[in-house]
Amino acid sequence: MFETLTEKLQRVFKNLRGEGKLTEANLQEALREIRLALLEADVNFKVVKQLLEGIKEKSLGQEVLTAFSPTEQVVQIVRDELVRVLGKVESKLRFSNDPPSVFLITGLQGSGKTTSTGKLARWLSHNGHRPLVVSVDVYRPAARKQLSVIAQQIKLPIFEGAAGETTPLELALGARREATQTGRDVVLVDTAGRLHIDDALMKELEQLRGALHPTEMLYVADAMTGQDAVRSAEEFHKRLGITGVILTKMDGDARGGAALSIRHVTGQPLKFVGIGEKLDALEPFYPDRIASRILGMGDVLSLIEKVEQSIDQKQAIELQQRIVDNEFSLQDFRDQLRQLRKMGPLESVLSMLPQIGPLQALKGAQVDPKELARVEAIINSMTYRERLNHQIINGSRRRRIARGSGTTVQEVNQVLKQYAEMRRMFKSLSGGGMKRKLAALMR
Ligand SMILES: Nc1nc2c(ncn2[C@@H]2O[C@H](COP(=O)(O)OP(=O)(O)OP(=O)(O)O)[C@@H](O)[C@H]2O)c(=O)[nH]1
Ligand SMILES: [Mg+2]
Repeated sequence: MFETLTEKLQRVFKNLRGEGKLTEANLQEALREIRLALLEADVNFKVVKQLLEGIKEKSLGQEVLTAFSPTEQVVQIVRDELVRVLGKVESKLRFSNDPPSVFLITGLQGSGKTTSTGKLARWLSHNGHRPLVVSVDVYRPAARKQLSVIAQQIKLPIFEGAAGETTPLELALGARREATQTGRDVVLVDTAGRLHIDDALMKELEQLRGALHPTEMLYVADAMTGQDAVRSAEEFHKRLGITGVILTKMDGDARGGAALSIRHVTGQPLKFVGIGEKLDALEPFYPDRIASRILGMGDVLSLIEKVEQSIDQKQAIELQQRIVDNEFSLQDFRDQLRQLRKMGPLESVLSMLPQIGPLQALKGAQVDPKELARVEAIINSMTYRERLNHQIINGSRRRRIARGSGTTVQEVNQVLKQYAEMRRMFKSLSGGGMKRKLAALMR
């Protein structure tokens, strides 16, 4: 997501860096290019205007801090302004003091409501809740079946409706009753989609809202529809009042226009983003992390969380200790590469890595899965001793390793170099609070 925008902004910053000193003239030129990049990314013009004004005002009024280069300062300002239009702090879901809380999941046809209902239920259950899902899409027989298949996949209960419960309202009320009886604390109501926002849909949703008092009215919008998603969310909010947006299909949206506009245009927060078809492909929306990602500074915190989730805790602590003690070995390096492959779509992991800064060193080692496999083959051809102590790997050992892994000595050298860089980087980061230090890097 955001690839094209990131690429364009990177180019702007690169040009600025080439200039050395920040002058009014080159700043104007940079602002013009940032504006173009945003418009080309399909960002709403009001949002572009707001962003540009903020950036200009701050850049011109900025006293030159000697610790940072002018370009770094501009990047920082752009980041702050992005965070501002994205909504500053992450928005938490609202729950009722008198459970079960009801969340209504609404949106146009095909936007991803049913999938998001499943994803959100899964996310909630991983975060200490006991959700129950129900589909009130009574117009399409397959719709309710779809949700029940999803519920089965995520091993969560679904309310299928008792005899005589046939209208959306009856089904939703039935689900709430069932949740109360079975100690479920959130009811996720997947509603029917429409091609357009029409009166019949509004009536039905108003009725559901009136009877259920949902703490969340979540509007599901398809990021790939760009400004159409923004417009429909705006209209929906005007007519019905929403409490937040789930933006789906961000994985297929290289521009990011909807993500950057929806908060500012509707005044309602973006709460989650869908980043794939699988049921774990949902992330809470963190404005600051997304801003960093857009600017190519990477989203290291999300990456770390992802790593933490997918690796064994004990192993992780041991690894961290070895890093702190500067004992990160080739063996660990290989284990890390394996973890990386396990973590799922490599692109989504890579997109979180900064394109500037010290973590750049990681990138060369992970270009594509084939490259990863090659690196692994090289390390596999080393003896255990060599893996624990890379310093003993001399010329003849390198030749043997190359032969053993079907690669060349140059390629072996390359891997050793990458490993050395990673080790150096870890060394500079370690000595307490890896996560804090990485976070500081992102500032
Ligand atoms: N790539 C990708 N696909 C998604 C995402 N979210 C949903 N989809 C896909 O979008 C399609 C429609 O999703 P549904 O959840 O059925 O949409 P819906 O809003 O419930 O559709 P209706 O009930 O017909 O209005 C499905 O093929 C989903 O797999 C996402 O974040 N990324
Ligand atoms: Mg549906």
